[in-house]
Amino acid sequence: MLDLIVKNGTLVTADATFQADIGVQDEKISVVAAPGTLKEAKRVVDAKGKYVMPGMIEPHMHVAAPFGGTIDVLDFYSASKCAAFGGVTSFMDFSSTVKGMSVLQAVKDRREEMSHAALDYGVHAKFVEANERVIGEVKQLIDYGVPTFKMFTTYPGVMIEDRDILEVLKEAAANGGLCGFHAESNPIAEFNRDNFAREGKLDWKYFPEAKPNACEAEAVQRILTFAEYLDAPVYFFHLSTKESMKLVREAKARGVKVLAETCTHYLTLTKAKNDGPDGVLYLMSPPLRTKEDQAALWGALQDGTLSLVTSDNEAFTREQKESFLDKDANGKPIIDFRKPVNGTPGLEERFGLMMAEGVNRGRIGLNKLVELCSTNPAKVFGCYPQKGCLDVGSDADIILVDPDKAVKLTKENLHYGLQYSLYEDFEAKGWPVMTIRRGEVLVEDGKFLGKEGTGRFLKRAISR
Ligand code: DUC
Ligand code: ZN
Ligand code: ZN
Repeated sequence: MLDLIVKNGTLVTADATFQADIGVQDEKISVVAAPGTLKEAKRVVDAKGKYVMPGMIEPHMHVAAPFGGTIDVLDFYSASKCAAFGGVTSFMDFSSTVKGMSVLQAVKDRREEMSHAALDYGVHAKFVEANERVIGEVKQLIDYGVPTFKMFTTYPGVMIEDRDILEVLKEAAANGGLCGFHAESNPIAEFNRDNFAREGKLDWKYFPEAKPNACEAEAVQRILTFAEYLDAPVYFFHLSTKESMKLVREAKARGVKVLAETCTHYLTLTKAKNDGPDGVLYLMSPPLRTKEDQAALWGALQDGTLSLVTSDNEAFTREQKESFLDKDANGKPIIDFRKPVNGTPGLEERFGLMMAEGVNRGRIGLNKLVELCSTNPAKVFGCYPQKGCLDVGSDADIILVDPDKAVKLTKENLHYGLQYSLYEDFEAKGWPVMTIRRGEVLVEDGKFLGKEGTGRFLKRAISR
């Protein structure tokens, strides 16, 4: 007997929409059949009137990640809950590598921390330096199931030298790895930060100006030059500008092996959010941009310049962000964009935002949403077709979406326990009402049923 049948639903994958029933056995999709043909199972879920999609994959988030002298509010179990309510069934985070440390050990440490998750999880390896020892670990990491790396071109402490980037790129390319980048020009960011401070321009609203479009473009251009020179594949995390879209589009046309993502906040918010006292809540790097940039990002999703939409989730309380500020003689905090930790929640909101601003507005269709948030994350980060599709043999990671359910992205409707939502004004029509991970129901009737430690490490490999 099957373990589970999901019947009468409308299946939505990256490339098709059709009526079918799904049968699940031993955590996998064992059969996809004509409606009404699957009869017996331990549990039958009626998905009549619902969309049935592969579970969303979040490949870019920061949870339980010390940053800027503090640590975000989630752990991997509470993050599993937020994610599952947002239709996510697998997620990936980064090793907390520091200089002098074995990258493989940092990955193993992170794997251990992530083992509290109720979702399946992967780890990206962060490289902060290159030397003989670290370069020797590249192949070991790939063999261990961690073929995806991250490097920062800014943030002294984690930032890696250009010369070292070349070494990691070359070794990764030779062994089937993919290097991803947080691409911002450290010189431009530091130059502006210090000059703005001298001029007394420290309000929240100056933050985007201090990290202007050129700050991103310079680093993107540099990494593309390295990639082209070495014929090495590269990935860009969180691109936010129209200039980057042009650079990536042109590089792809020249045959450079480049893939890139943007994040939900760049697609839905603009830097106007940094005006006023709540501006502190909207500090993330890269910063929010203009409507023109936003239009370029949607265009780039539509024409394939961008392959993924992620959240870059890192959730802090308002108090945490403000705790970094100095106080004046009356004890009032002195606004200073240089001080608060950067980062915003988004793990739970991604599906709703892509519905509200993408599907509901006709910018993308449902198949494209699945492609951007599930299938391409699995393909790019090396866990397809185990994840990211509804094929026979794939893990039974399935979400049911009620097309008529409208949900506002208010703090009360989200599960972070934060006293704010960045998306109070957004309402999604179409909402995940059931989340299933490897055949186990994690969310049903508004309740989280997932158990701590039931997630499994994803051993990944990139196919060429
Ligand atoms: N940017 C952020 O805003 N937060 C987390 C890390 C990052 O790159
Ligand atoms: Zn980043
Ligand atoms: Zn990030």
